[in-house]
Amino acid sequence: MGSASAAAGASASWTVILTRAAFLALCALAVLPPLAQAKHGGATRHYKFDIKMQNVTRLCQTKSIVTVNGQFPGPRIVAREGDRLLIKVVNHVQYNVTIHWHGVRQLRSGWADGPAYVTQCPIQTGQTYVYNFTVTGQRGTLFWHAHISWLRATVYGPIVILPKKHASYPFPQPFKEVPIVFGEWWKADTETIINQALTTGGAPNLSDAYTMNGFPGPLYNCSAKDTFKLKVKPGKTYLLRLINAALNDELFFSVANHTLSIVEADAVYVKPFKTHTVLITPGQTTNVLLRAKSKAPNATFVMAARPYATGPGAFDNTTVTGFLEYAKPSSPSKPKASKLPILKPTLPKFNDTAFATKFSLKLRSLNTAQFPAKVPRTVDKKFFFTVGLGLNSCPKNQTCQGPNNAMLAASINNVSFVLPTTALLQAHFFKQSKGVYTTDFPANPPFKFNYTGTPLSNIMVTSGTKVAVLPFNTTVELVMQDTSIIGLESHPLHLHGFNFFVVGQGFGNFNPKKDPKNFNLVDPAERNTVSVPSGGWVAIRFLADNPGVWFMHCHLEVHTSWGLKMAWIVMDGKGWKQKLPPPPADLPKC
Ligand SMILES: [Cu+2]
Repeated sequence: MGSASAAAGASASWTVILTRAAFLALCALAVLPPLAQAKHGGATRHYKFDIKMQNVTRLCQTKSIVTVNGQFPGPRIVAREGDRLLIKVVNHVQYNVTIHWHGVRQLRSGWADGPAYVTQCPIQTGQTYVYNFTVTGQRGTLFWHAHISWLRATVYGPIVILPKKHASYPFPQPFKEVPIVFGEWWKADTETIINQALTTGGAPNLSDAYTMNGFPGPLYNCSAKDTFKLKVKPGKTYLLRLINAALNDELFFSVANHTLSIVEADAVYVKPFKTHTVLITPGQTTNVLLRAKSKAPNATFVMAARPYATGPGAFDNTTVTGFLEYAKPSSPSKPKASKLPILKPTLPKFNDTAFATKFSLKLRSLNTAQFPAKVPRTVDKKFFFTVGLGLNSCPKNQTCQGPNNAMLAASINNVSFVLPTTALLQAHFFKQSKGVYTTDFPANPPFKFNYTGTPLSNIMVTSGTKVAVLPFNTTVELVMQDTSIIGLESHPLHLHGFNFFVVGQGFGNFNPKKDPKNFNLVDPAERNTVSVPSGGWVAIRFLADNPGVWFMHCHLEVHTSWGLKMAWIVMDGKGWKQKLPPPPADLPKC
């Protein structure tokens, strides 16, 4: 294999923060783990995730963070399409933990999906759970992250899905492959931050930095040594596996004086196109080809990311940077990289919605005979969801820090989702929904209004644990509409258990008579996370062919915390291959 080892990014700075043992573990993980041949043709790959605390220093401050195996970012999962993964997670920390395999379709393996209180009860301190699933019909980059409270702030890592053996990419074979994972760093403890925010009703404190493979880079105080460096050879092509694991910010990414060619999004091949800047929301992954210049230039090139921000609230407006450096093996007296001129990229303005729109419209499925876009042509069930912010009333005898002494909230169709205390999937499977959830999630908003116009006078949300039920193999069309309540904002909505096709998008209020005429049913982008445009709407279609309970939520973690989430129940079909198997014996208990 080798090509996915991605050692190109390993620079001296890695060793600065990693213990020698951790560094060796990291190297070991860069190759495919030992495997056993399985009946289904793919291999079975074993990983062990020890959830443990680790002291990590960033921005001149050391803090104890939750990690997998002491690594930050966490270890890389590497598999081929068709492989089965067995990942044993052992919880050694004081927090309840779950891990989500973001974007993995989890066909009939919903018990391994991971969102806490949706598909499983959390793994408690001292407990173990083996996530068991097969990667089917996907190839590219995804990622894994904790899926409980805000633990994913530090608990995340790449999932690299290589093509089947002897299968090639539908683009030139890269010389090397390098994951670039964006994260968000707080000096303070993130669990304290979100718990305080949810108690006071105010917005949580902003992050102090963004990170690239764990490093904030030299634009932050006390951070120059913590810089990610990508060393490249002239004339070679590199596959950058971009992952936005930040909590609350969509990001623009650009490399000075280099063009990027987008070849894949959310583990689906796309029609390649060139761009100077990539827009990537939390929850999205994108593979891009970077072709190094044929002759090593006498310069260091900055790779930079900073937010695309549209909302009414404050945001972390800082910039993470790393360096793209050319190797010059032939000249021993080469000048030190730090002496070379440093070239910086130009990134779009923070609120450049025009760029965001243009970029998302360029994303098209590859749609070849080998990789067809199986867009549902007919629709069995239509849903129209408003997504946005709102308010909850302040508890009596308390003062709250949201607007009008209320608590900030968020909702879908004005339902602010409340997680149950037992897992939805268990309640569904064992037919014990009573007291856990109701099946009356509204298919439409409770009343019509000018969604993107002058806000309503009453902006209070309702709360509940409501789900929408879909018979097996239902074709669904879902229009998601941003609202102006508290403020227009782009919301990256993520659906578990499925890929969907982004058949349309627009600004203002969705027009059910006119807008569907312009839907792209030929080669729309197929993904698991899409932005509802700020002040606009997006239409998606998917086939509900995966029985289980599937979470759907904004991937801006603060909005999820406020209730911008819901769940779909997809019923079993008639055939035995259309039914969800019973839970594994080690499924955690609440
Ligand atoms: Cu949101």
